[in-house]
Amino acid sequence: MNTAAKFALLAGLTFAGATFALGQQHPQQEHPPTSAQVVVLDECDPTTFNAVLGPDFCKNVALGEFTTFDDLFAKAAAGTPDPGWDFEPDELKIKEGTPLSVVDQGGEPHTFTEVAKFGGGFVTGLNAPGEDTVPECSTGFSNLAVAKTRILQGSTIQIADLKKGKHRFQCCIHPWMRMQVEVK
Ligand SMILES: [Cu+2]
Repeated sequence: MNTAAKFALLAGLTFAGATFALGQQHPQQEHPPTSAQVVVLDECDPTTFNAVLGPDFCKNVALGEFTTFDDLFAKAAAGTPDPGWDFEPDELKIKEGTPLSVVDQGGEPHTFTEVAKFGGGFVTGLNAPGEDTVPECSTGFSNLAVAKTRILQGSTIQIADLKKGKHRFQCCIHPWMRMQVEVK
């Protein structure tokens, strides 16, 4: 090998080495904002719920702890709704830009609907005594705006771009499922 070829080879190696070192020193890592998670829970009893609402409406995998269809309505009508139907946590503080990730780990569908003021849902039999349906839940799933906030069991919805301030979310079916998100 002549001197020129040696020099070219050496330059090439040096260049490759420099590139490698540069790549190590300046990794191009993206840091997407971490999402804040909300878990949706319920204890629907597959036997009694599906007898009324059809097969596969309730697909609960929780063992025991089930609430029957009639009991759920009875408790709501008495003003003591079943606490097993819940959004967790009840309050969340996030920084602006952080997406909310809402996962339905219960056995039936729910909605995660932003409301100006907490109130009743569209299934009047599940509302607290004297509580009216809030406008954001009115007419149920025939209202596209309500249908868009539905979360099926086992699925997750993402909510991005929440503006600074307080946001209230409730389920339009089981209106005692409520939470507040404060965006800083
Ligand atoms: Cu619900």
